[in-house]
Amino acid sequence: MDRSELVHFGWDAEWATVFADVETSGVPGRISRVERGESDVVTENGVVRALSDSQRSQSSTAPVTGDWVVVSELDEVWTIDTILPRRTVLVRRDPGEREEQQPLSANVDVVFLAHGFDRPFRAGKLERFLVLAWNAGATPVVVLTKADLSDTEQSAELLGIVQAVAPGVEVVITSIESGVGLDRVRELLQPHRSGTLLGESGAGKSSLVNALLETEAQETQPVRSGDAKGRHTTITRDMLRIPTGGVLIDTPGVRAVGLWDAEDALYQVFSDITDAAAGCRFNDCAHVGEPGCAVRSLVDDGEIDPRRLDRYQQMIDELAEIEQRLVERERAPKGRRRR
Ligand SMILES: Nc1nc2c(ncn2[C@@H]2O[C@H](COP(=O)(O)OP(=O)(O)O)[C@@H](O)[C@H]2O)c(=O)[nH]1
Ligand SMILES: [Mg+2]
Repeated sequence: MDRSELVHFGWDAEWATVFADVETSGVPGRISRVERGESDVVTENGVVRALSDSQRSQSSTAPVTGDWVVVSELDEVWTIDTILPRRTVLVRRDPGEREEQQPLSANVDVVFLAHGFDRPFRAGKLERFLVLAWNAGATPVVVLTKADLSDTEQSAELLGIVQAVAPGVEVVITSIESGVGLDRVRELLQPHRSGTLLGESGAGKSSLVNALLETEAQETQPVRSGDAKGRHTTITRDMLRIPTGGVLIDTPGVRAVGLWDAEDALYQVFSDITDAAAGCRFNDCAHVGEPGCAVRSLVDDGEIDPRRLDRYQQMIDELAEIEQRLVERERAPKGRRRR
């Protein structure tokens, strides 16, 4: 069967194999938007609006933007029958529920972490975004937007700071005014790869998508408009087809970036600290003043920023706290469980 349109959205031989194993009379498709339990699903014959099965059965997984699914039609009503196993999934801790995870998007290859030159840079925020991206199984790329608002010196300075926080991670400097960096973003989405944008509201995510699309598909809004109006212009996670290949998921600005089950990704982001820890006298050294602590001595030598060590330890504590709560919830008498 010809699935050339789906190929643009990331359909490949591996998805075809997975789909072939599903016993169904339905067709494959990819979720481009989720809204109040209904989803837009891109199929070979266009976009259909489908109901999610998870509304009927609370136990099944709710679909997210980027999911590959099987949809079928009965009396002109489309339903999502199956969500194909996710290759990658970007999750954070649910900002409302203390002990739940919230998937943000599925099956993305690259996560673009957007930060604008027009606002103060916060290392802790970038570190959290990096953990989310690596934990998803995707490759993070930092995008420094609005380059036209900074001069060469400022650009170089921020670039240096970012590279210290995110060693080994590619940084792309972009501007929708001058067009710089847009081709590199396009390249990273080829051949038919999937990306998602992550960043604070006003970072320029939707503008970047529009620049790549060369249309005004995504609504954007000046950052300095009255707060009362609410600046979170993008309210759904939309997957958009990039003309030169691949897709990009635009997302609402994220305020809270709680970590969820992300130890390995955390160690990866702070590899400077975890590598140094191998030299500590005690295997379980917490780097809080134990004798023979190799991490502390690097801090004393000025090799590791003490604030970075603080942030690392905070995130370790955060993950340990969730772990502890989950254990307690398991132990609680059944009737008293909160969920
Ligand atoms: N000067 C300049 N402004 C930009 C650039 N990209 C975005 N903006 C502006 O930044 C504001 C927020 O952009 P938007 O795309 O809505 O941010 P989002 O919340 O991350 O989607 C808008 O006023 C945009 O016009 C850029 O490259 N240069
Ligand atoms: Mg937006």
